[in-house]
Amino acid sequence: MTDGVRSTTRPGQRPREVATHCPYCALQCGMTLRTDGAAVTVAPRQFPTNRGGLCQKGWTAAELLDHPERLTTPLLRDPATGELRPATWDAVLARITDGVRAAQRGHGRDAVAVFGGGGLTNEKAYALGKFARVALRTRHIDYNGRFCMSSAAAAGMRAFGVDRGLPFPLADLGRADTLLLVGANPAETMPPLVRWLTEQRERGGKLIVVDPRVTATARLADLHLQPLPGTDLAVANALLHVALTEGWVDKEYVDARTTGFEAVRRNVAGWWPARAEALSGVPVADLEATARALGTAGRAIILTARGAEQHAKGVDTVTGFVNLALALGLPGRPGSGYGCLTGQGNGQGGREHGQKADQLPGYRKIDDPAARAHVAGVWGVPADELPGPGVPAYQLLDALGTDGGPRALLVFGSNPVVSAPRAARVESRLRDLDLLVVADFLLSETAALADVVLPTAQWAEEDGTMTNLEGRVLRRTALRPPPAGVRTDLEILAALAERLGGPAARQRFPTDPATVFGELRRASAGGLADYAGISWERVETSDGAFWPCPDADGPDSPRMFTDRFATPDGLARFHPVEHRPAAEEVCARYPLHFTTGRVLAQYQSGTQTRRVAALRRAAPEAFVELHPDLAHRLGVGDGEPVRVVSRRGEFRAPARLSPAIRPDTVFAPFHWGGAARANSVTNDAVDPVSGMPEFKICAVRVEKV
Ligand SMILES: Nc1nc2c(c(=O)[nH]1)N[C@H]1C(S)=C(S)[C@@H](COP(=O)(O)OP(=O)(O)OC[C@H]3O[C@@H](n4cnc5c(=O)[nH]c(N)nc54)[C@H](O)[C@@H]3O)O[C@H]1N2
Ligand SMILES: Nc1nc2c(c(=O)[nH]1)N[C@H]1C(S)=C(S)[C@@H](COP(=O)(O)OP(=O)(O)OC[C@H]3O[C@@H](n4cnc5c(=O)[nH]c(N)nc54)[C@H](O)[C@@H]3O)O[C@H]1N2
Ligand code: SF4
Ligand SMILES: [Mo]
Repeated sequence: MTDGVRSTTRPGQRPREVATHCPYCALQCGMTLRTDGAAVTVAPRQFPTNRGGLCQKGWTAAELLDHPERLTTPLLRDPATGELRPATWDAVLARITDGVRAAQRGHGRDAVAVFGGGGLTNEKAYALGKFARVALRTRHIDYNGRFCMSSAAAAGMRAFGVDRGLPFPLADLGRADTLLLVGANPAETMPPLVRWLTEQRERGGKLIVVDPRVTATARLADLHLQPLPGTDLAVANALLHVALTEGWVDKEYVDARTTGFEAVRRNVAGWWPARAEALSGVPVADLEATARALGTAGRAIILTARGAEQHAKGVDTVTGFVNLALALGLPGRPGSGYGCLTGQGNGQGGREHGQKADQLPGYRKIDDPAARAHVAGVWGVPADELPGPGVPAYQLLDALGTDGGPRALLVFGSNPVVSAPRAARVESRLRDLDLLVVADFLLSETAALADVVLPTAQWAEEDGTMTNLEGRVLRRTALRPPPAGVRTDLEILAALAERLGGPAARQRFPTDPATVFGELRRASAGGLADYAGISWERVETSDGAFWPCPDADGPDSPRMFTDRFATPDGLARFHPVEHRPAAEEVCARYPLHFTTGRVLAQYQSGTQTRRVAALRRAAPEAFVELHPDLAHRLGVGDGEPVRVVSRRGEFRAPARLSPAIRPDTVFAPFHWGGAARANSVTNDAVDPVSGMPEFKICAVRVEKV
């Protein structure tokens, strides 16, 4: 293998080589990082998820380590000029402490809020949750995983009693006779995963993709269903309807392992395929073929991702596919099941250790007295001092700076100015804060608004653990220390805790990741996501360990649900779910459906990947994908700038004409800010159960500029 792109150099370090993982998505591809004492190079490494593959983002990840725009000194907004100026750590920590105290004195403890991220290591996610509850004693903490995993998580919780994205190893995908991908485009979002799809088809398996666009993934499929965005739930119910009529439902499994089927059976009885076709545009014959492929397969797997989940009915939509999987007897059967493709690097671990508004470590509920007592015991604080549940991410952002809302916000690992729905509103809320603090290693659009910017370490500069899309806990290993002047997130939290609460408070926030992980294991012990048996050493020298793993000498859990589900009676739960329209429907003024997503060479809000030269060349700017027939009607040519307008705002980008999209639907990636920000138009309607915003559908019009 050749080496990846070299970073620019930072001389004076010792030559070294470490086995670690990519900083970006949940596949957590294995990589080897080397430094000759100056430059850093990336090479792919064999790991069960990537089997030696990397995508372009992974190959080029080291370029940011010594990037000219890397933040290496704290920044403080100068009240006189309004500009961000370099400052000492002492000055910025004092500014934060004063701001936090002033907000809490004037408006109570909940006047300070924390916003985390699914890219943070397990240790940082855990420390951040503890910092909010113990050092700030605020109920207001939530994170960007709310925009990502929350609908699948809520659906998994209510059906299986636990939420682990894939309850089986990724390798199972290669062995499925039928694999159904709903709203997932792994060929762009997790390219090395395509190996498993190739293996699956080489073994004679059938791949079916549900996506309103003919994506790179859909091109691999034996069958592509191209629904109108927001109609997956109708499709799911119709598939179960066909399975019932054709006798493919596994009655023995349903009787032995589930409860609640009768209500679902009655409900889907009314979901004739023709009814789903009328809503979704997916032909009856394709619905029947899909149901047959699933219902008659020896091994079948159903996976959902953001296309199905990022809707105001995302929880019910996922539940529709979970119902189908349960009725066919898939979950827990070898090589079969339902799963969700987790997105961010630590999207799974990030949702287990207490960054969620309603949650304590170990995936415990913050309003459960037993959970509070256990975690308070580990933290050495009285249980009644722990705050109660806060509010989900969008609700939190929407309340910032308003009457009764938080006055100060600390952001670690997210860039909501670009990535939140109805982003102009969120931006204005952030501007109304008395204090905005952002920890980042680059000046993201959100950091650019901050009063204080804290330069933090990058992935190659600190140890830690991550939990990948399979629930596999793995080790990230530091290659070299952070540059002078930069602190790790753990060090920042410890310094703030000390300023706010003195040396005793400082004691509660260790800065050594292995020590934090040890505490996290104790806090998680006995919880749903039990890490107690996963030692630092256990994951250092192996391919990682799957939670739950309660016992240091006991096995981990690559496959869940083989005998029982995580519900009190061990049975999975069916829930009848009904299709409903999107929160915003098309009309004469806004006649087109707008949906959003990703391209291979850019990551998320783009803070990182827009600064990598090779990725910028591969995907230099935003675009608006339009069907040629629609473009013709609008009088727009390929590459011409267009304006996309919704009730909430507008953005501009060049048109990209493509027959791969439905003529009634327009698509744009959300990786860019400024005038090309797709989230200027997206809808802030959220799912009532999960709080997930409806990123995947709203009503727009497209105008030639
Ligand atoms: N290159 C790249 N890779 C990434 C990321 C990235 O930003 N860039 N981010 C990571 C993260 S955090 C995540 S969450 C994952 C996301 O991974 P994916 O879920 O695969 O990514 P998306 O592009 O958001 O959405 C997938 C597909 O949903 C389709 N879609 C839109 N609306 C609908 C609908 O109503 N129904 C259906 N069935 N499909 C619909 C879109 O056309 C798109 O092709 O990717 C991870 N990997
Ligand atoms: N329209 C639309 N909007 C979407 C989506 C969509 O499909 N469509 N998808 C949503 C989804 S699934 C997601 S996950 C969100 C993601 O959107 P964001 O939450 O904005 O995620 P990132 O762009 O990864 O932002 C991470 C920021 O933290 C910094 N960072 C990275 N690692 C660390 C660290 O260890 N410590 C600290 N302190 N900082 C760090 C990075 O430099 C970057 O600025 O976007 C959501 N927004
Ligand atoms: S697929 Fe994900 S983890 Fe693998 S190299 Fe690409 S971004 Fe990194
Ligand atoms: Mo995500």
